[in-house]
Amino acid sequence: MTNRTSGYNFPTQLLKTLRFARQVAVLTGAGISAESGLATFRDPMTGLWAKFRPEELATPEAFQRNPKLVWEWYQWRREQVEKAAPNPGHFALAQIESKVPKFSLITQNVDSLHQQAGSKNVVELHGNIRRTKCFEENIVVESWPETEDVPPHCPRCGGLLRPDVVWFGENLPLEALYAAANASKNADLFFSIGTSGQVEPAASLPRLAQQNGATVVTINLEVTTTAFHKVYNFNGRAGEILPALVQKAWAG
Ligand code: BV8
Repeated sequence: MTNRTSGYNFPTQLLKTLRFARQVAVLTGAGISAESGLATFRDPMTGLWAKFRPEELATPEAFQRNPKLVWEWYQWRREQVEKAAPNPGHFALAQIESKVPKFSLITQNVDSLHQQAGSKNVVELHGNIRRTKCFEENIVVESWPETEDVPPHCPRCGGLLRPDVVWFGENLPLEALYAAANASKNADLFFSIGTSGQVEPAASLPRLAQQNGATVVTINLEVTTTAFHKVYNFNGRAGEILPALVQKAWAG
């Protein structure tokens, strides 16, 4: 088995830009958690949900139409997240954070794997599946009486409980959005990792960074055609490319 970390060729200019970067911003998507065993949104859904697309379940309308189905989808995903552990890609990003003056990790993922890998400045654009909130009051609920009800009810107002994630058609948390936009605008190096770039406003962050002078690096299993200049595209597994990049940039 060849050591894949030595299989990637990183241009000297990129290694220099990374080593001497003032501010690095990273946008991650489901692809960086794929090697932790978590299905991406583009993977076909299985079981009860095989006939749905995530966009059809991750909406307030779907929840109001069929709260039990949506709640059980998230319960199943929570169980997958509980079983998952950070992979070398997550750890490599935590290493880069420890080596550069300013670092922001903007994630579309809701699985907490970046935090578990030691990343400190994590901006969760789409919330976190481990948190639960009241659908009516939009307030996080830490605990609730265990009953047969699916979904359970808010202990305060009796409304239905839901995952504390941002659904399609819902606004992103303003603080997270501002933090992500500022980090992107001020970055001199911007990584877009494991995302198909289909979902707004996250998908516009690489362009915002690039318009403000950042060098853009995309890491994706698929060949991504980015219309940016000053861009480096790496096709492969984030869990291999990122550790190899860190090793080359700070070898010895
Ligand atoms: C908003 C949390 C303002 C929930 C998610 C019409 C009506 C209403 C809104 C819209 C509309 N038209 C457009 C919109 C905007 C909409 C949108 O973008 N829709 C899309 C479908 C067109 N956006 C919104 O609604 C956002 N809010 O705009 O508010 C507003 C308000 C009202 C009305 C209008 C506007 C909210 C979007 C947030 C949705 N919530 N997640 C949950 O998790 O269940 S989105 C969810 O899907 C993820 O968080 C993520 O963002 C997205 C999936 O994208 P990726 O992460 O990129 O994953 P994907 O599977 O697609 O790709 C994985 C990639 O990894 C692939 O490229 C693959 O090749 C690669 N890969 C795989 N393995 C590896 C790898 N790469 C490297 N290494 C590997 N090993």
